[in-house]
Amino acid sequence: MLVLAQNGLDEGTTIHWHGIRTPNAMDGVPFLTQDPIPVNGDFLYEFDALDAGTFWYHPHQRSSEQVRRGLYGPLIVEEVDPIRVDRDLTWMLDDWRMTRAGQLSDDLGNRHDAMHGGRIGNSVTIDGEIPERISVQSGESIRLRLINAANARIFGLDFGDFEPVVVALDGQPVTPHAPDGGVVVIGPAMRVDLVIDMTGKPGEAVTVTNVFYEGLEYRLVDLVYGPDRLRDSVPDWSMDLPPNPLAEPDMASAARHQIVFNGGMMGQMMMGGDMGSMMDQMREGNMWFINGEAATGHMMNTLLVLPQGTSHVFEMDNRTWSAPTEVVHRLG
Ligand SMILES: [Cu+2]
Repeated sequence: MLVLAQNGLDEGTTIHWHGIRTPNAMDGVPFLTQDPIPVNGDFLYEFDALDAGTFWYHPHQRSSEQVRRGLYGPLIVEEVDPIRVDRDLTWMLDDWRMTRAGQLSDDLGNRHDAMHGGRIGNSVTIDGEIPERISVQSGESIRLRLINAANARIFGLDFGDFEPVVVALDGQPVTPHAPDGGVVVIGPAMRVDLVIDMTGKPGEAVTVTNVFYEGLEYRLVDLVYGPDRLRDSVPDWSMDLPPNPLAEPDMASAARHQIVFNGGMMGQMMMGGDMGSMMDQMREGNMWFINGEAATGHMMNTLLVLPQGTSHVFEMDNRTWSAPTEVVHRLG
């Protein structure tokens, strides 16, 4: 893939290829893998797309503003041998904090959001629009690629009478399976590929609901059947995606590492033994910690050095999140 990025913003930027395996120099992380592309400057991104799947791209420079203003897009790498569906749809989900005047609220990157659970908005969009209805056809089989571009909103999608089958997660194929409890959960930046058979009759409608926040469930969109029928029975062929060329980890020799995430205003009670040091750092304005250490400026100290060709297991423990009371409070 070759992309010439030309920066027409009035500040520096980069492009990060979320989930794509790139050479480090192409990963778009400012101050770590490249300098920000200057105003009116350009940068040539060049890498092979090794894996087929659903990915996305966005700036990694001041992303709390640049991404939040909508500077991103889906990046689909097609399989050489794709699964057979009638339609391949992508829903780029996002969440915007709008003012009563219908403008994007300009409190971007504010301290309150940064210290709490991130920026939760009040207007959810699919591909940049608040959708009312999407037309489907009876008997149709749809591959639905979900990408969550929101800063903090988590989606837990209930597809009503449909039985969505998860075929890929974060761009990588998985054994096709029903989502846990029938609800498709997708956190910020995540991707889920579904295959959904439209088993209803012409003229019917099904509501897709976000049920993630208890007491705050809302209708995302209606899927409405057109008058025609495409097929009488659901496909009986395999929906297994071909595997990507990923290295197999050697579990027998793998080293284990514990990664503990701490911090934020909602996680102060869960700091454990390091609490004193973290509270000192919080007084200096550092809010988030990995194994007790916060980033200063753009950088963190090196956490782990991993020799190439070795296998590792990361046990990640998120202690920043007690209960979504803050979200309930803000939206309620
Ligand atoms: Cu990303």
